[in-house]
Amino acid sequence: MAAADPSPEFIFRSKLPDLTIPNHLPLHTYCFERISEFKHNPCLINAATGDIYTYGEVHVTARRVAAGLHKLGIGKGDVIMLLLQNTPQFAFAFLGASFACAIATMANPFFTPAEIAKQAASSGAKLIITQAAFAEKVKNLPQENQGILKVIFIDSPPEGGCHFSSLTDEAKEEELTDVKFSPDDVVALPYSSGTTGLPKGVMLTHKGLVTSVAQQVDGENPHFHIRSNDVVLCVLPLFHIYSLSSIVMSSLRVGAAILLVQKFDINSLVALVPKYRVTIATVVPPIVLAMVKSPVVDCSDMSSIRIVLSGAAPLGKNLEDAFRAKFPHAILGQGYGMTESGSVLTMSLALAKERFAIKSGACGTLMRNAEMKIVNPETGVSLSRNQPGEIYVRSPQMMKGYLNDEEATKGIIDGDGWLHTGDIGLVDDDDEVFIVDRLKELIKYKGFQVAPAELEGLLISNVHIVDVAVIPMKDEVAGEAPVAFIVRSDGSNITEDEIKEYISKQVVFYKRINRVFFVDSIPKSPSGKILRRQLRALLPASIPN
Ligand code: 4UU
Repeated sequence: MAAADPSPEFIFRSKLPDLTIPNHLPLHTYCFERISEFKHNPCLINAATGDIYTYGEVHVTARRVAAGLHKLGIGKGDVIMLLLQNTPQFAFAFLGASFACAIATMANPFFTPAEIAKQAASSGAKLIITQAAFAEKVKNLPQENQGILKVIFIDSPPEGGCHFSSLTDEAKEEELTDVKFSPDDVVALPYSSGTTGLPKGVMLTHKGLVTSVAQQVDGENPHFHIRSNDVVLCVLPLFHIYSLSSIVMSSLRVGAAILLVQKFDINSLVALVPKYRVTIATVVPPIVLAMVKSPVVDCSDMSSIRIVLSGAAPLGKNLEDAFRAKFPHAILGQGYGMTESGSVLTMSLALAKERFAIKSGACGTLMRNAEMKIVNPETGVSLSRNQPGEIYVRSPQMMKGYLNDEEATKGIIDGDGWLHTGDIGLVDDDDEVFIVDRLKELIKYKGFQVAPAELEGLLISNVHIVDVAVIPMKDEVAGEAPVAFIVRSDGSNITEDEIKEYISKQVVFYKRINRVFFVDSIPKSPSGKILRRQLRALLPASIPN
């Protein structure tokens, strides 16, 4: 008797043809491959100072940083930590680490000292590059973390401190020694909590990042059409992979100018766009909202913008439509990505060189050289078009794994190499992907990651609290915000405000608890897993969720 047919696999691919990707190259070689064509063109523009660095200058400085790192004894496989706002030195140091075959871990400079210390220790960083404004936060790190050699400041160092120029001035780029390189070497180590638990180091390799950038901007019909005469707004923080990949590395590859902006503020944005004739704005939904709603936009000249890419969090159909009505000259499209997937997974084909018609609310179409499956989370069966399920992806751009955490890696990448995103979505008849829900714990505040497990860990260490669960609550501006369900310990009268204050002292602003709900118990499965969906249903009816 013939064996029964196994259930069919529905594997989706890009609508554009696959590419030949030179992912045997180091990331810096790939990014600067065509530099002779635009050596004298602006590469980095620092909006805070007006300073402009050409491609030639950025290339030389990055090589000097690599030589300077080498002099400090930092080389292949060593980790440096970038604790910087969007500054030219971020790019110099990141690329310098790549030239040196070292690894850059990026942290939010607005983290609290405890959050920074955790990442520094977990990544084994040997050097921190930061700004004077954050000196206090890293003051005690070298003693705490035996591995840390040095702290370098890009602006005025505190007494006895070391300046960035010591890296670049004392070394010549010719002194850069040949390092043995493998495409599977890790080059970037951003932190992400993934589908569950605490933030973990995401090992992104040269091969993975080259693949991701090529998927965006290479080929006859690039999926993301950035040109060498574009001016690309870089207001999203460089420590997040979205900004690093879709803005910086993609722009470097094609020779576009990158306008570095440290902080989003709609008033400065409306001044910067006409001043620098910004042509591409890569943003998150709250910035789209501000561009639609803010009256200052109405009296400013935004006509230079030809492309707007929104990603990192859902952008509603109504807001998309409102944006298109207000900025008819600009093409708006969404991108969907994940740190673990080496950044972008799907992007709107409205942003391609040869554009496709797209639907509002869609997150785009799968990138080239990648595979996607939609899987029923209960049965594990792969689903055909128009049926929502968990999104799985498989592609050379994915992470190598979590640093020193094989178990967590196995929990997210299965034996066949599929990355389980923890997002619920569907692929429609036109290959457009729609995200409809999130299976995983992650909370996204304005696109920033908030890991419930991290807040739950802090809360449970408070003697007034015996059990806790943190879940997202919908928020009109931020998209989502963390709220806590708390079981107080016997006799405790701890208040909502006291709990909020207890957390806000320990975490960066976007992880603050927005609301506290006191309950008698936290619903859990027999294995002890918090039943987060049940809690979501418990949110007061007046608060949409
Ligand atoms: C609904 O958010 C990111 C990366 C985003 C990105 C990268 C390159 C967007 C466009 C681009 O070009 O990474 P993380 O790791 O911070 O968060 C990942 C999670 C996803 O799993 C999903 O739940 O953030 C959510 N997400 C989105 N949700 C990301 N993009 C979207 C989106 N719509 N467009």
